Amino acid sequence: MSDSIPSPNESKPSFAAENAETRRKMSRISRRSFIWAGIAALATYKGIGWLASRTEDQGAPWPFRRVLDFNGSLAGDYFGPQRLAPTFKASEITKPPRTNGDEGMKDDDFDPSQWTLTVNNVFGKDAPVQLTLDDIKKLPTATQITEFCCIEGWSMKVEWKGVPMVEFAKVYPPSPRAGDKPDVVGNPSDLVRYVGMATPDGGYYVGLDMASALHPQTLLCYEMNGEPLTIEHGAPIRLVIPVKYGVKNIKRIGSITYTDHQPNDFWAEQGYDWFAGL
Ligand SMILES: Nc1nc2c(c(=O)[nH]1)N[C@H]1C(S)=C(S)[C@@H](COP(=O)(O)O)O[C@H]1N2
Ligand SMILES: [Mo]
Repeated sequence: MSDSIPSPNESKPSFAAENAETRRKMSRISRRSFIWAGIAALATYKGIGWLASRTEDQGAPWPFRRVLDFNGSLAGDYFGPQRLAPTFKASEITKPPRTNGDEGMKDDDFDPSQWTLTVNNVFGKDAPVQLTLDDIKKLPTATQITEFCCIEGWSMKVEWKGVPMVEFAKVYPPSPRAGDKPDVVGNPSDLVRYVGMATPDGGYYVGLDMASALHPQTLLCYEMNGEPLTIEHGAPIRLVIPVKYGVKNIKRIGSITYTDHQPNDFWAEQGYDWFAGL
């Protein structure tokens, strides 16, 4: 049965989507359709009549519940630290890269050299932590060539360099929910559940679940294709999160906030899926 269920990659909406409305709908249903594909596969396998005759378990006939759980654990696997997004060769980099979206980046007077990052709710700190670009560059770095997928239906392969968010969180940790102190690597599920990020002017903002934020390929990025990040791509720091669509890859990060409340998200407020996972 497991081979009837599409892999997370196959559940990606087709890039040939014909119009904006279709794409918008697809983005909203993409995660759900993955679940329904699982149910459909099971229905074909066992027969709808048999399915319908099952007793209820937590409000759903139990085979449905089991498929939901199965998909849930698959998604958990996929977004968990073990499952990496594909990486590519230098020869596969898309040239030139595309630029898209300037919400929260419309202040022409913005000066990256005067920029600082505000980190709210760092464990053990009473006040927000202010960091310079040099502070961030002191942390361990990673370079990776991954595919960047916009919900509008295009993608590009880019080499990104930056500080893995998990390395950042080891030094500037979120609070634990139950334990006395945070254990970012050993016990990430005890951390507060979300990370919010916003541009300095608050004009663009994203919410991330903690597991995706701490995924090993999630970077606070300051170099793109071997060059310092340009203003239009989000200088001095933008987020690179290959397990999410482009919308979550916020450019020009001004603040990072650890929180147990699901953060506001610019595109989720316009009806897109809050999770926006690939
Ligand atoms: N601050 C900010 N970040 C943003 C956006 C935006 O409008 N403002 N658009 C998002 C979207 S929809 C995409 S596809 C990517 C595009 O990144 P790029 O310009 O580096 O290609 O940025 C994301 N990050
Ligand atoms: Mo996008």
